[in-house]
Amino acid sequence: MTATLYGIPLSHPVITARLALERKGVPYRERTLLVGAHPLLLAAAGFRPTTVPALRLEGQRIQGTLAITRALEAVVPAPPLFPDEPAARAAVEAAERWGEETFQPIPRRLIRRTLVLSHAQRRWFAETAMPLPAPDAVALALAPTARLFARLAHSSAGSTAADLAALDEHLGHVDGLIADGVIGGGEVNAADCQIAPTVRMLLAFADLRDRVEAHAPATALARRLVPDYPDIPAALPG
Ligand SMILES: N[C@@H](CCC(=O)N[C@@H](CS)C(=O)NCC(=O)O)C(=O)O
Repeated sequence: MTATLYGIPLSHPVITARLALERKGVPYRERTLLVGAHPLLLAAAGFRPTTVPALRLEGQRIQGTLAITRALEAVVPAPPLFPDEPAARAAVEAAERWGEETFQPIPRRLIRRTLVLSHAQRRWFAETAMPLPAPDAVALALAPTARLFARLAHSSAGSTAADLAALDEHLGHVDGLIADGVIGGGEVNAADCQIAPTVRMLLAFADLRDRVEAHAPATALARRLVPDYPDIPAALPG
């Protein structure tokens, strides 16, 4: 079996899909789409023109991290991404859902805000995530796209202030899930795959590193499951 994963650079949900594929031992090739054009490129590959990750698996087209973990579990039951025991399974499913609905959007909203606010940040993004020459020119051209993608993610001055205010509470929730044994065990489960990449991306923000590192269990899990992620320069409003 060979799967094809469609993604874009820096996307933490794409890392979620990679972790799930790796847990299942499913070999896959990766199609890296041009950021900004990715909804159209997804449509050209037969997916909805919305979000990555998207996966072709055994003739199926699957889109979204929650759908991907379930499809992988159905096609390749072992090793499991969800525990068998009903209470443990419910806890992992709830943690995965919280990770996708509440936690995953936070670094997306934050980075999109920085891309709206700062030319230097768009230049960094062009160099790091776009295989195009002339990053200064790309950074200029990216300004309207950055505003569009910020709107799509409901990213604004208000969302940024709210996300920064709630950060410690969310990271505390991750520490609690680890203490309760829902995530962070020896066997990687679907909630680990969902939550660790979000912590890892938050850790990459130069503006946030100290606050994230104050949550040692969450930080250790993120660094264990996602050793590499590019540093994101400081650009969040003070
Ligand atoms: N929550 C979904 C969505 C993932 C998502 O929003 N992916 C972003 C990249 S991090 C994307 O493709 N965004 C395109 C857009 O905002 O139009 C999932 O877990 O798969």
